[in-house]
Amino acid sequence: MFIFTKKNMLKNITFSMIKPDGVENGQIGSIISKIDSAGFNIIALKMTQLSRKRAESFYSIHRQRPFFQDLINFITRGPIVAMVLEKVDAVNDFRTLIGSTDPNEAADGTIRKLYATSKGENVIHGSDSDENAQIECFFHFSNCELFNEK
Ligand code: 3AN
Repeated sequence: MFIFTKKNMLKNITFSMIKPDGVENGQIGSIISKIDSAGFNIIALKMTQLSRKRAESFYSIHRQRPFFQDLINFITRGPIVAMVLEKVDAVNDFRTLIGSTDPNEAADGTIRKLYATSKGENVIHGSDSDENAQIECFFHFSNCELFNEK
């Protein structure tokens, strides 16, 4: 469990990851280009792969949902691209940029409308609150990676 000091709070940030479907389908560059064009600064980025244990921890809020095992199987099946993004009102603006969870309901031009294939395989994650953004950024990145500590 992380304890946050004021020094180590991140301001105006959200956490995102391009999910295994986006990586498999060669969409990393196109998706990052959309993020860049929308005015987000990428302040940390890495390609990594989640173990089942870490995936179950990241998605623990969904543990009781019927789709939980499918979600864990999906998110662990290949690499993801984890990112910390900075922008004023980052959480809300990023949710708008990626669109609804179900790509069939996502607005035209959103990342999920363009690239996602289903509610389960929806290509990208975006934090749903400032509080979760902090938790998710520190879940995936060390202080050293986020604050450029020597
Ligand atoms: P979002 O990612 O849009 O915030 P959440 O937090 O409701 O959506 O769900 C987290 C993830 O769980 C989704 N991105 C999706 O991959 C998966 N998920 C949500 N609802 C379903 C569902 N009904 N069937 C399959 N997977 C789902």
